[in-house]
Amino acid sequence: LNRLNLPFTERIPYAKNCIARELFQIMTEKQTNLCIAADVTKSADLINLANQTGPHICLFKTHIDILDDFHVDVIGTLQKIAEKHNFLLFEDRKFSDIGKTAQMQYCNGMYKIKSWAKVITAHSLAGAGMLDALKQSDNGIFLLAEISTSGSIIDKNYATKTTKLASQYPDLIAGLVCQSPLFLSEPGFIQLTPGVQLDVESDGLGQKYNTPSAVIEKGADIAVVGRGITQSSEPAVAAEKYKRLLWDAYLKRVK
Ligand code: BMP
Repeated sequence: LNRLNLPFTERIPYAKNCIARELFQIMTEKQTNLCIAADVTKSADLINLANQTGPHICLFKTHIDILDDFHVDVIGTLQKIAEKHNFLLFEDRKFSDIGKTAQMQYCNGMYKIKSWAKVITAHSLAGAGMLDALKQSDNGIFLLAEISTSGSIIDKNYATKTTKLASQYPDLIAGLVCQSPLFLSEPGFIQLTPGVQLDVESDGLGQKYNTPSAVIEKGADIAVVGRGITQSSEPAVAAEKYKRLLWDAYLKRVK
């Protein structure tokens, strides 16, 4: 069984996590496996991006703590747009602390991530206890097994151990954040791959980019595109272009 050749709909029965199942559905219905990294620092820009790219994405990925002007109303607005365009809100918090602390970061503070982001990211380095602390019946975690930067100190052993940890939490883990097909024989997990942009190879701060077709060939089920869209003069046009390239590459892969 190799997930790379299976269409998303055929992978639904293997997915134990509710968010993974929902994502397979949304991707199939909207014919998109594009996640936008909405990394902007003003609420108005964040909302504009959601409105403009909404029809073309399955996931709207935020770093909510980079907003200069955060107010809870932003969340309500994003939720309405997400409902209208059928995508999920995804806070890329990369939880990494001891379980108790991660739990408070998830549930409390100014951002109350648990109340609105059904999809979150976590590092695996703290181990199983932290995953227990983030467990909810209706959320999904993407566990970071590899990172897209040059000079990362994550090695093969760490990536393998992370994949093993994910396998022990199939009901909680929606998938892995990685650059290569680490879990070919587990079609219920989703490979999420950031570091995607056309025409640019790096950003001068360690980020490495690959093209849409290259990441899909390397196992990405969902690709994350940030500045390739956010820095375009027409984000909606750019999002549609990335959507098309990614979806065509996916169709070619499963054929
Ligand atoms: P950009 O396409 O503008 O480089 O943005 C990439 C986004 O994906 C950022 O939000 C970053 O935090 C995230 N990311 C990444 O770039 N590489 C990883 O390995 C994991 C990430 O979450």
